[in-house]
Amino acid sequence: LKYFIIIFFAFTLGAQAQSHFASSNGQKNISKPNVIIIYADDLGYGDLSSYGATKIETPNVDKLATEGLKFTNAHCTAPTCTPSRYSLLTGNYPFRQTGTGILSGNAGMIIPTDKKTLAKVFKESGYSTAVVGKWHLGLGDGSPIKWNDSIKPGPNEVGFDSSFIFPATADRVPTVYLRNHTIIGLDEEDPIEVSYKSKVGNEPTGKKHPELLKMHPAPGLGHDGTIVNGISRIGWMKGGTRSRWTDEELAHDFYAESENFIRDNKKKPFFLFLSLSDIHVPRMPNTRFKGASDLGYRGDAILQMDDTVGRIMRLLEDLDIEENTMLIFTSDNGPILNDGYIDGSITKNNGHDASGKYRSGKYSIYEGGTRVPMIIRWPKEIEQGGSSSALISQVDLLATFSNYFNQSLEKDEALDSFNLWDALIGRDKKGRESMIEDATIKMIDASTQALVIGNWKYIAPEQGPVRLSWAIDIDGGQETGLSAEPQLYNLEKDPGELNNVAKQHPERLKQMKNTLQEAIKSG
Ligand code: NG6
Ligand code: CA
Repeated sequence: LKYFIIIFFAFTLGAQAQSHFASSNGQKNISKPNVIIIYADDLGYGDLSSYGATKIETPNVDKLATEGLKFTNAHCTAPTCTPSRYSLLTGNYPFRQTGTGILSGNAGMIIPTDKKTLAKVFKESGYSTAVVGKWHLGLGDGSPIKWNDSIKPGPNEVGFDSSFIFPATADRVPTVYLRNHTIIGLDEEDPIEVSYKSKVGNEPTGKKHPELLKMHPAPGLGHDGTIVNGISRIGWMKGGTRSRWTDEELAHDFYAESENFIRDNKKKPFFLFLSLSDIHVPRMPNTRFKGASDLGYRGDAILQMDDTVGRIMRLLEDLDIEENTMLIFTSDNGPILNDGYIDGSITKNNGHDASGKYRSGKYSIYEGGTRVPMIIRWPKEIEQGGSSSALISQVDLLATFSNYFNQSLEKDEALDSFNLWDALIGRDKKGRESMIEDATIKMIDASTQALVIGNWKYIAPEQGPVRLSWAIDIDGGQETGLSAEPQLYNLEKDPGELNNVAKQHPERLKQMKNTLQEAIKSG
């Protein structure tokens, strides 16, 4: 048995290395579908009715699922935003580069400008490319950002022809939009300053002036800095009063920008990365959606997210481009209830299970952290209404598309990305042989990785709290999955990762541990 396992592992890694460099897809005149990635924020595996939710209905995403292919074993690479997005755009696991943890709103950009990115893959194949929405990958070269000047490098330097973004998260300053290199609505009489160290300017903060708030921060989490639109943020800012966006308008603004881009480019192939702010905190949806669900503002934000998906779908239909548009819907990490504000997400949760049958959610190395909904609709090539349990990671999109377009990758590019074309269009129901999940929880200075091979999941031991006490969930805290003991789960028999069978399978445990260590070192 021992030798069998060794051979099996050697084969596994060999097969993957091969598929990374495999080139031709055999087609000369490949069709160039439009590609839209709608990236929801913090949306859990159990948050959609098409994925089993019973306390909320998401008719538009459900329609997408019945018209496309629904994945049940798709993953982001990390249970938080910045590292997942880093992987999506670079084809690398987060541990390949330091500084890929959750970024503040004034951090430098972490995507290298001289390496292939997902956006460049499309651009080099003649696509018009755009990003609209939350960025959270840093801006500038790492020196202090001059907010009132042209801000570079940013999305436009890593493959996006046009960008309309906010820098980090909706709960972080500065609460402004950038179109390409410039903040919209700059006023030289009212220059912008931002700090994450100490207060700048004289504006009230949530800490000192709770009476000015329309939504209160959860105690002790740091969301009590400068108040913008009645909501205090992480960090402090001054100036730019005319530039500040309104939370209730975010979803609308992102849709409107996306619509313009799609209309302008409907005659040529385009790639749109629509990076929603829903359902990240602060959950302050458009007033139309306030109270629309039975689950408080978190549920209302889910409905708003679903509405955006529906509007994009109707636009494609109206423009008669839906047939050859590949619409990819997924999320950047698993769910959480309290992530910084008292927004009713806990008191109104009403028994809703945001991560479905998977354990924990955002921040966690358990499946709830990185197993996310993923649906791909491409009427021209993908059969309607299918479901696939193929193991896929978002890190694979880069190599998949570069391979599809017959582009080559340098040896140091997209190290962890594999060509999964057949899995993405439903022809292969197996997908990857193995996959790494990478959880770095900056706030508690802990980091661990998990290796999935087929149905087996190994979690490397790491000291740290079992629960994130501040992220009080319905079960009394978000479980991190950290343990001083190695963990091994059989995901087929035990999808909820409740039964650690490490002691029953010492040989497998050892092999998986070594394989994970080798993989991490090889970067
Ligand atoms: C955390 C914030 C949380 C959220 C998260 C980013 C604290 C205690 N919590 O640091 O509120 O903003 O960062 O979420 O600061 S993510 O989905 O963009 O990764
Ligand atoms: Ca997120």
